[in-house]
Amino acid sequence: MLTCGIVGLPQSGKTTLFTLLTNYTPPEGKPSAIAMANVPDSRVDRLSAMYQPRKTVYGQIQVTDLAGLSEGTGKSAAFLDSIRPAQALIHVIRAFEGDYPHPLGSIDPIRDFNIVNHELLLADMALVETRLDRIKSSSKTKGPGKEQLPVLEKCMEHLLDEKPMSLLPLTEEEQQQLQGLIFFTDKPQLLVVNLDEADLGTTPQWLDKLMAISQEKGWRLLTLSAQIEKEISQLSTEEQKVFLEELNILEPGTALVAREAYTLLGLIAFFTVGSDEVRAWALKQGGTAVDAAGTIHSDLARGFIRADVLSYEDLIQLGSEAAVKEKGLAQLVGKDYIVQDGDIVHIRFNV
Ligand SMILES: Nc1nc2c(ncn2[C@@H]2O[C@H](COP(=O)(O)OP(=O)(O)OP(=O)(O)O)[C@@H](O)[C@H]2O)c(=O)[nH]1
Ligand SMILES: [Mg+2]
Repeated sequence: MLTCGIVGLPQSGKTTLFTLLTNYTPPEGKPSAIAMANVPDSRVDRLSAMYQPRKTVYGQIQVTDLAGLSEGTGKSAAFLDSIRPAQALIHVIRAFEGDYPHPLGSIDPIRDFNIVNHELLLADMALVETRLDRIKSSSKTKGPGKEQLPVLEKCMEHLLDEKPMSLLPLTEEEQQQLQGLIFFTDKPQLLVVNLDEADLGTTPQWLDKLMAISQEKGWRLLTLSAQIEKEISQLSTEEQKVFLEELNILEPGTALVAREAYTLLGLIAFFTVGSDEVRAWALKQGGTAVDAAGTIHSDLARGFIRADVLSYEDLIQLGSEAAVKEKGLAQLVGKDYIVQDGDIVHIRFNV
């Protein structure tokens, strides 16, 4: 399952976004909250309309909302631990004036971006420091942990240089020694720039700069107005359409968030279809038919024989599985077949 943690300064719109994504409003005053979000996908909607299944299941991501980080939280904040297992961070950056003042008194997205990343760096430093202290204070000169010392010191030096763990080259052996340590600065980030409604569609200078940073790191960036999307989400479906058109928004940013998170982590979607269930599944890009089988159930991977594969495009264009087969466009593939985004997969197996 894909897991994401939301980070950002206080009052940047994190919880507003979290609620939009998950339909869940966390109780106030809690340092973190967790809920599932559907990954909206118009292909699932079309397949569902075609098969009229009893159940339609979208891709899902698990999202954790966090209290705001401010300068000085990184080293001490235990609540950061709740997003330590997350595969990716959704980093919300405030660019709206709003009714409540920015905690630092002014709107400065680049400054805020740097503060949050610095806090994450400090949290990583604290992690390494704790581990180093524990090993060093252990009375035995040899024993479990001692072999970790050189690599931990290497990490510390790197972090003290203000560099993220993602940029530290490590040998396989060193990586092994670090197992069990999860670093925030090793996680990819989806930057969500929370704009004023009036600024939607504009590209201020700082945004260019943020985009460049994000590109260089291989991250993703998108802009939206959480406030406006919250208001839109409370309208009827028809009214929503009109509104989005008026604002020149092709698709709600919240739909993009979930999809961009997929892209950030190199995931594609494949589908299973039938009268019982139409369902989207996530798979690492480059994953094989047997990986896809294993995503559905370990039994399917174990007893994998072959898979029937057709593409979503062909199915929609030709209107039925039978028509796709008739045209010779359905494939019967072996376990090494590389699954493509949008493949409709039926696993033949025997256990
Ligand atoms: N104008 C405007 N206000 C927004 C926007 N997004 C959030 N807000 C407002 O900003 C305030 C803070 O929003 P939250 O979503 O609670 O922010 P948060 O980042 O979760 O805040 P903390 O949990 O305190 O760190 C609320 O009053 C929101 O209504 C936006 O896009 N535009
Ligand atoms: Mg919040």
